[in-house]
Amino acid sequence: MITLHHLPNSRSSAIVWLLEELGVPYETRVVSAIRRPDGTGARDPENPHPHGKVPALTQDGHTVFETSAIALYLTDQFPEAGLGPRVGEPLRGEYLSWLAYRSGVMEPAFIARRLNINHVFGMMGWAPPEEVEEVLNAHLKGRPYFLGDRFSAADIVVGGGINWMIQFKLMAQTDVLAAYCARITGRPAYKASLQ
Ligand SMILES: N[C@@H](CCC(=O)N[C@@H](CS)C(=O)NCC(=O)O)C(=O)O
Repeated sequence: MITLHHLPNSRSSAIVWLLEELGVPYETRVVSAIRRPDGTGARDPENPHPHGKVPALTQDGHTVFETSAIALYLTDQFPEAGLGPRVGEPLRGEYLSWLAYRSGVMEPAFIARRLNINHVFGMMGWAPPEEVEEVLNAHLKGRPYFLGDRFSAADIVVGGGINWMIQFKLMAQTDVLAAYCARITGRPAYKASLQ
């Protein structure tokens, strides 16, 4: 059985959405708490994530953590759902690149801007937030999904992040991104995941 250690309205919601898209059996275990930025909250001792964060997924006694790793783990395990190109498929490399982009490029850029950090981005391995906005808008202009015509877990991991960051004003709303977010959040599995 797949068990998702989850907290509603958090990064683990993306994995609920993915599991709904995959249509596979799973259970959610809502953690008792996580640490909050204002110093409140606490780690749930039952949460197997090494940092007490969500999401964490357990299956057959093994734990998978980090949203992008969980997405890859699940789409590789259930390839028949077609939510991630398999090893050897032409779009595989692009798929992996976008999965890594969420926590490696997009989040640092927008969180740095929110925190007024303006260091030399190149040295830090991050990218300037305005450039990330340009890249995302240019990529999604004229493409329905990150991998072109094909919806994939990259649209859940990165697209779900775009949707969230626009709502919380971490990144700018544009016509391209608004249309994209409407497209991905119109999916039945997204709506099911909200319940
Ligand atoms: N890079 C991680 C980030 C996970 C993360 O920070 N989750 C937040 C909730 S959205 C959390 O659990 N925070 C509690 C803490 O940091 O202790 C991922 O993508 O899975």
